[in-house]
Amino acid sequence: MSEENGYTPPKVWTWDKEDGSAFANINRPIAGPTHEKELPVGKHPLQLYSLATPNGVKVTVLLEELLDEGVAEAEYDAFLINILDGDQFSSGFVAVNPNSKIPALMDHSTSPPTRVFESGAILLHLAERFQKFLPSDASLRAECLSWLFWQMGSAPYLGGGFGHFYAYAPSKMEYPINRFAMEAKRQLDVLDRRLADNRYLCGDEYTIADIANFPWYGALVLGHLYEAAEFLDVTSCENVTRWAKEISQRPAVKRGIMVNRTWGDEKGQLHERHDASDFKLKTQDKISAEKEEAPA
Ligand SMILES: N[C@@H](CCC(=O)N[C@@H](CS)C(=O)NCC(=O)O)C(=O)O
Repeated sequence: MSEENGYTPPKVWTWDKEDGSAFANINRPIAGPTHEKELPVGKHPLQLYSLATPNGVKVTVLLEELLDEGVAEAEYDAFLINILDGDQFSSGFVAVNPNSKIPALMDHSTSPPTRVFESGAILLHLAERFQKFLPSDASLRAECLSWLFWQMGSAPYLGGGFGHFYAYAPSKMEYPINRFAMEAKRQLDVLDRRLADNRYLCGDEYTIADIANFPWYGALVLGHLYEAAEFLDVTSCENVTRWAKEISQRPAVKRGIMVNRTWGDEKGQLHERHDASDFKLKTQDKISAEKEEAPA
């Protein structure tokens, strides 16, 4: 088999450790832990191990929404998993998520504690446990789960496909960028048509389907993902933009996207969250200011 661009796949694929892409240092073709390290455990029944990527903030937004609804049992500790440092490959993390990806949740309200991995499974676990943000009517529940699983199946084409080749690959390659830009545009159009006649993805009710989709497609149309808003002409998605703007104003969303965030404006970074007061007292700007004031 030979190809026009000069690459001929070998008979057996081998691992090229330095492929020049943005995350080459954490990509590997094998699973399992690279080092022994236990995960910390805080004071609340829910222990989250995560980072504020689009998949990570789905869970912190839901937890903050639950707390705003008065569900005190949704109090949680959120520990930082720095995926660029390889924290997802520790023995402790792999025991919670054998797939070594954030987010991962340990629910200590059961004995023994219940592990949950995959952001969609975590959203469903919490929504079912607290009977919130998941419609009780069977048809609406089916609609909600359809949009939740649509997101789980679609976003890898947006992130791993379009985002990878447009923003992270070592060079700009026309074929994969065209292929995945087309798919990203198609996915946005799926949502835009649904949101033309519906305030939220399941109608009038804000649910885990919106919480799952917002950090990907909402962030994309608001210009927060891959600096690709102009390239994908997202302004044509008027309904997704209206939906994203409304969701972005929710207090729980504003807090949720700060948790386990280690980049951007320091006021918007809360590296670890153990208490509701942390949003006022422990943001990174405050921690940096304290360090500067401390005597050497
Ligand atoms: N399907 C998974 C995807 C999770 C995922 O891809 N997490 C990324 C960050 S957004 C990660 O942990 N990457 C680390 C790695 O690939 O080693 C979910 O929705 O939970």
